[in-house]
Amino acid sequence: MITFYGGPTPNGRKVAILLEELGLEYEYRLVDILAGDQFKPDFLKLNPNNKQPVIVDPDGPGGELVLAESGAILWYLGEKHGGGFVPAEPRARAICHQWLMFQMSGVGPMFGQNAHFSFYAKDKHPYSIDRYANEVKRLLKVLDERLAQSRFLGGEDYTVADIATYPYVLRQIELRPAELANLARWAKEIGARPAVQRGMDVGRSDLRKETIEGGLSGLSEEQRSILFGDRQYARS
Ligand SMILES: N[C@@H](CCC(=O)N[C@@H](CS)C(=O)NCC(=O)O)C(=O)O
Repeated sequence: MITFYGGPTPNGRKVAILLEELGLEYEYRLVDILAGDQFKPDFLKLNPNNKQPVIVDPDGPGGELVLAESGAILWYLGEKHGGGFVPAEPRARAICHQWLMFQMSGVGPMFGQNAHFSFYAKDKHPYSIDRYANEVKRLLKVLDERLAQSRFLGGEDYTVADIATYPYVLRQIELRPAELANLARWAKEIGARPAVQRGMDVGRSDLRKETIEGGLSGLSEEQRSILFGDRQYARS
């Protein structure tokens, strides 16, 4: 059985959704990143980059496979188990890959920095806040324009590119549904899928009140140190 090290965060949820879509048996283990679980020696052996999600697949190619990076996990599981989440046809596959990379290199990092500077940073630095808020708006526009022409990001079919993007954009769609009408239409269709609902619920009870989704109650000094300070950079 696959072990899924994750949590109720956008990157964790991508993997939970695909595991549910594929109907795979898995054991969920919370990596509580506000408590510093990502720095425990046993976890660092799985991912030296101290981040969830990680999967351990005992039936990997050539034996047990430990895999980090949500995009790589989605691609691996989608290819291994079929179901069309990673298209087989070369053209559809290339386009799906493009939108998966767009999420991994654009949406994920920029939305993360936006949350950091707008909400978590103590120092409210206007240039940084504007820079990432503008990037988020720009990326959302690119997605919305794509979805004005296409049912899903990769084309007519729902793929890992959609799964990777969905947990990241929900909050923004809620904030400005009229501006993001095509994304809202797409998210409604994806959100109606039972597997997506189950995936989004994985670890919901582990949601922390300090996070944006949990209500942004404010980080303690220790949590700041773990995520952005001395504990995070202890090795450098
Ligand atoms: N590029 C990585 C990013 C993973 C990531 O940023 N994970 C966050 C939670 S969403 C984390 O574990 N952060 C802990 C830390 O930075 O110490 C992926 O896509 O898997």
